[in-house]
Amino acid sequence: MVTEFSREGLKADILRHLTYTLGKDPEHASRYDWRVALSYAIRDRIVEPWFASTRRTWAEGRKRVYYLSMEFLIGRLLEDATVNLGLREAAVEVMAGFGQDFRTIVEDEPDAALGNGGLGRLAACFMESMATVGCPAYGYGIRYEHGLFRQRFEGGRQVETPEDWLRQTHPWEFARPESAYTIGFKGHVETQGGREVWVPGETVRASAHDTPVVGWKGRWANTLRLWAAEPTTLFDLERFNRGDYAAAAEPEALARTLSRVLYPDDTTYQGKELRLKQEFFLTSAALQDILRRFKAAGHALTDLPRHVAIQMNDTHPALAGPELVRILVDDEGMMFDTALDVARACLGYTNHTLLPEALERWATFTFGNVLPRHMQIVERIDSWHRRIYGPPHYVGIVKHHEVRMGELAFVMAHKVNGVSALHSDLVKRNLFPELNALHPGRIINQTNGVTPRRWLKMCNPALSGLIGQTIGEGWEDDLDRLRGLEAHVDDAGFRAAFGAAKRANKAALSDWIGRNEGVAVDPDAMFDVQVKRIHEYKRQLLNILECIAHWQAIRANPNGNWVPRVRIFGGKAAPGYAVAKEIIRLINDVSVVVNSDPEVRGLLKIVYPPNYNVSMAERLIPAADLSEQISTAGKEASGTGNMKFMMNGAPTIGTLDGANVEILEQVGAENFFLFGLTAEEVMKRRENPDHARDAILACQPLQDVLQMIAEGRFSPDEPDRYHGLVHRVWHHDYFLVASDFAAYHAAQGQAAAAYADRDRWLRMAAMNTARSGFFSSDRTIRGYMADIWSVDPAL
Ligand code: 26V
Repeated sequence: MVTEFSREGLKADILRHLTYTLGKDPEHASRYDWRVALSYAIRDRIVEPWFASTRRTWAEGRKRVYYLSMEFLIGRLLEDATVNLGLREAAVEVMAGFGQDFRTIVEDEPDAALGNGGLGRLAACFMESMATVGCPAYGYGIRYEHGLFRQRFEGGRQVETPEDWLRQTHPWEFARPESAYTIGFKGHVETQGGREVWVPGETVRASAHDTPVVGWKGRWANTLRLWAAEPTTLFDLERFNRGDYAAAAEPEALARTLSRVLYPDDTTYQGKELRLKQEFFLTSAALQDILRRFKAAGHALTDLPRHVAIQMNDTHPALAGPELVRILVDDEGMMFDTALDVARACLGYTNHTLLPEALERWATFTFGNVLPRHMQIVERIDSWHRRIYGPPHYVGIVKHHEVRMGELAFVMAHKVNGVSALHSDLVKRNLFPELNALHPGRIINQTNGVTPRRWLKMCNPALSGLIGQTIGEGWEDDLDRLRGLEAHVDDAGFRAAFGAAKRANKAALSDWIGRNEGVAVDPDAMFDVQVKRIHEYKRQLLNILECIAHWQAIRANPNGNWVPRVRIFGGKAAPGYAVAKEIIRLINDVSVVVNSDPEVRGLLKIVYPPNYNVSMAERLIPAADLSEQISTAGKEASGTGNMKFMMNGAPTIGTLDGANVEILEQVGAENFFLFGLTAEEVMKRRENPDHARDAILACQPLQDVLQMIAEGRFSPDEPDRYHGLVHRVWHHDYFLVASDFAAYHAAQGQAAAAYADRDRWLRMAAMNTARSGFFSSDRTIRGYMADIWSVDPAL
C-alpha cells in the first residue's frame, strides 16, 4: 500500500539526495541529477530488507547459494526496484510534482550490459527470483568497465563502438574496498614441509562492489557482488622518479585490463590467456570470499556442503573445482580424496550449449603457464577419476594436450543440469554419454524461466493492468494463477480489452520506430519479431529469405488479400563472426528495397533498429504479435526470449527446439505455429549430401529468392556482394535453411490467416499468456533449490 506518508517521505528523500548527496540546487538540476537522486531514494528503501535478510540468514544458520557467472545482463535497475517495492505510482506522481516525467527519467539510465545474451540474462532473472522466493544467495561476477559493445549500422553494416556505462555515477552499488582479495597467476610450485605451495609470479587485487537485488514486495534482498581488478602495487616509484611514467604505470595497466571488457563472442571459443585470467579472477575471489564468510561462522571445513552451494553458470567458473581443492589441500591440510568429496558436494554445473565450437578447452601449455598448481590438481583429479571409474569407458579431462572444461565441471559437480527437457536429453545422449553412464542420475533438467516482474508487470503495464482487473492481484509471484484468464477467453469484452492493450503497445512502438528509424509502420499490421544474438543456428537468414519470398508474392498478386506485416529484427553479431555480419547487412539491404517499393503499398515493412539490448526488448516484446523461434532443431539449448513473448501474448512460430517444445506442450498445438525438421530428422537429413540442392529445386519461391540475391537485386551498387552467401545456402547449408524453408513459408501463411480472423487471433494470444505460468523463473529457482542446492526458502 502506497500511503500519503510514503509519498511524502519519498519526496523528501529525493530532495535531500539532490541537495546533499549530489550538491545540486533543484532549480538547476538536470535529468541526470533527478534520476540519480530518485535512484538513491529508492535504494535507501532496499537497504532495510537487505540487512534484515542477511541478519536472518546468519541467525537461522541458513545455507547460502553462490551463483558464479561471468555474465549478468541486468539492464536498467531503477524501474525494476521501484516496481518490486510497490512504489511505481508514487514515483510517477512525486516526480511529476517536480516537473519531471518518470518515464523519461527511467529511460535516462544506461543499461548494465554485463553479458552477451541468454546466459547472462538468465543469471539476472535468477537473481531476482532468488530474492523473490527468499533463497539466501550471492551472485558473483566481474564489474566490467565496458559491457557489451554498442552497435551502429553504416551502409547496413554493423559497426561496434565501446560501451561506457560507468562514465556516469552508478547509483546502485556500494563499493567495499575492505572486501578485497589477492589473486595470483603464473609463478611456480614449491614443496614446503611436505606440502605443495603455489608461489604466484603475478598478483592483482579483486575489490568488491555490492548491488542489492530486491525481490517482489521487498520481502527479501540478496547481493550481487561484482569484482573490480586493481593493481596490488600502485606504481613503480623508482621508474616514476626516473621520469619513465608509462613504464611506472605498467602494473596498474596490467591489472585493470582484467576487468576492462566483457568478451563479446559467445559463438566460437578462443583460447585467449586474458579470458582464462578473467575466469580465475572471478572464481578465486568468489571462493576466498565464500570461505571467509564460512569460517566466520566457526564451522568445520568438512561441513562446507551443509552451508554452501556453489553453482557454475556454464564452464566459465569451472576452475572452482580445482581452486577449492587447492585451498582445502594446500592451505587447510585436508586429504586430497576428502577435499574432492567436499568440493563435489558443494558444486553444481549448468550446461548452456551443445555447440562444439563454443565448448571451452584450454591448451595445457596455457593452463599450466597461467595456473601451474591448478594444472597439477586437474591432472590428479583426472587420474583419480580414471582409477575409480576407469576404462573401458573413460573420457579424460586432459586429452590431446587440452583441458576440457566441460568434463572438468562434470566430474567436480554433484549435479549437472541442462536448461530445457530436450537439451538435457541431448546433454545425456550426445554431449556426455560416457560420463552419464559412469554417473547415472547426475545429469538432471531444470527448464529455464524468466522473471514475470520485469518481463510482464514492469514492461507491459497495459496487459498487467488487465490481468489484475480480471483475476485479481497475486499473479506476480504465483504465475500459475494466469490460468485463471482462460475462463475469460470466451468473453468478447475480455478479448477486446486484451486486443486494446496490445494495440496500445503497438502504437507506442510505431511512434518509437517512426522517430528513431524514420520508417512509418501501421500499428494494425501484424508485428512479427525476431530478437536475439545473430547466429547461423538461430537462422535470421531463414527469416529474411522468407521476407523476400513474401514481398515477391505481394508483387505478383497486388490485389491479394494480404495481411499487412511489419517484420522486426534486433540483435548483435560477435565482432569477428563474418557470416553473421553478412546476414545483418543482407537484412538491412533488403529492408531498403522493400520499404521503398511503391507496389508494396505498406503491406510489408522490414525494420532493424540497431543496438538491441534489454531495454529495447522491454519495448519490443509487449508490442509483438508473432514470436520468431526458428532455430535448427537441436541447437538452441532453451531460449528465454520465447518465454517472454509467450507471457506477453505473442504466439510462437517455431521449430521443435529448446524450450519451444515445452511451450507447445503448455499452450497446445492450436495456439502455436509449428514447422520444420525435428532434432532427429536434422541428423538424418544431413546424411544426404544434396539436402540443400534438393530442397531448393523442390521450392520455386526459394529458388527465385536466391536468384534475386545472387543477381544483386538488393545490392545494385555491388551485384556480387552476396555470391558467397548464396553459394553457402546451395552447397554448405549446415543449419538446413533450405530444407526448412518451404515448411516455414507455409507456417507463415497459416499465421497470416489466423491473424486475419481477429477473434481467433485474440483467443490464441490470450491463451499464450494464460498458459505461460510454467515459465516463471521462480519455478526454475525452486527446482534448483530442491534438486541441486538442498536449500529451503526463507519465505
Ligand atoms: C561461451 C563463451 C566462450 C568464451 C567467450 C565468452 C563466451 C560467452 C558465452 C558462451 C556460451 C554461451 C552459451 C549461451 O549463452 N547459451 C544460451 O543460454 C541460454 C540460457 O540457458 C539459453 O536460453 C540459450 O538457448 C543458449 O544459447
